[in-house]
Amino acid sequence: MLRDLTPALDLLDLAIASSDGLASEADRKTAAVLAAAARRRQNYFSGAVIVAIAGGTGSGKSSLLNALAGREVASVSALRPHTDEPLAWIPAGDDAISAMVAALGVNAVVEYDDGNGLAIIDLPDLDSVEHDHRSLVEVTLPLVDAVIWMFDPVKYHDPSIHDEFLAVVTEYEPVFIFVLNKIDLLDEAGSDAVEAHLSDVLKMDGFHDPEVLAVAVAPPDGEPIGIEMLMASLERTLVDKRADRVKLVADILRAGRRLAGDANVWIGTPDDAHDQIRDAAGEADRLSHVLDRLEIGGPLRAEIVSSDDDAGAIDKELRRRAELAAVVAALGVVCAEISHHDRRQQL
Ligand SMILES: Nc1nc2c(ncn2[C@@H]2O[C@H](COP(=O)(O)OP(=O)(O)OP(=O)(O)O)[C@@H](O)[C@H]2O)c(=O)[nH]1
Ligand SMILES: [Mg+2]
Repeated sequence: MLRDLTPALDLLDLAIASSDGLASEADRKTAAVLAAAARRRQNYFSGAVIVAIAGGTGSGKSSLLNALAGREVASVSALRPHTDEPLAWIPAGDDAISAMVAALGVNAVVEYDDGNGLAIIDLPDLDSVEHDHRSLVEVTLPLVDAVIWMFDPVKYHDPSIHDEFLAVVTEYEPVFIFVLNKIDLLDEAGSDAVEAHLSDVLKMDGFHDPEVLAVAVAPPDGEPIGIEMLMASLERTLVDKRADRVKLVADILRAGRRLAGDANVWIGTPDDAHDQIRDAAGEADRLSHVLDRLEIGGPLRAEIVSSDDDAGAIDKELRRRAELAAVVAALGVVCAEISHHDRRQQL
């Protein structure tokens, strides 16, 4: 499991608030834009790799969920359609993913304590007309790290799935994994032919380089085929997510430190700063010298100079400066901890 990023973003928000009047407005704005953009990427917050499984009825979506989970999570049946509600299998205690599945309106949620860091959403089939499954797919896509599209050898070219669902979301190709299931029902030549044809159909949908993984997730007799390939593909998703997050965490920390840098809080504020400033108040040259020595510049300096001999105002400014220093120091610790932990994760 990757670390939750919420504490880092909360601290950055706090640093932005604490630096009002201390740091440059341009840097505060840059930090705020970064924080808001990061919060919109909700999948970043979850420690899990979030995978949705989509496809036609009977293609084997629920069977795949069970295979990846290594246990019977979803009910599987030869009766079609079977899963009529989305089902989520998620790590317990990951608040971000719980909130996300709730926002998606997923009511059937199974939590696990001992899994592999995957969060899987088994979407209902895409061919039922009575449900508005298309809107569910559309809201899900931006929130997940990967989508596995399941096909079976009989209905893999079903135009309703290609035209209505796939052709309109080709911009998500980087996070799509196309899977041809039930290859145990085909001989090798048949499997190669269907794989190649499915790849052509996907190109006609508008995908550039659709790779198809051929698997049998739950053959009635014999062992599953190709699950390791699928896991390897999800592992690459984790590697990408980790790399994105490493950059984001570095950006968050840099944005926070810049605010602290603007206010020169790194050098710390000596305990007698208040006395030094008050002693010099009213004497412009001396005050200026004291502020230089304390490395107090920018808006804070202007504030103190214009506050004249107002002890309350000076205290307030010094306290705010100390707060900003503390928040950014905490941000440094949290970011280091997240990066350290994330670098070591694998599925
Ligand atoms: N031969 C074969 N049958 C499979 C394989 N995987 C799943 N099945 C069977 O296909 C049928 C449908 O599987 P499900 O996992 O319920 O399919 P689903 O996509 O969840 O279907 P809906 O919930 O209706 O959307 C079941 O009878 C499974 O046992 C496979 O690799 N080979
Ligand atoms: Mg199902």
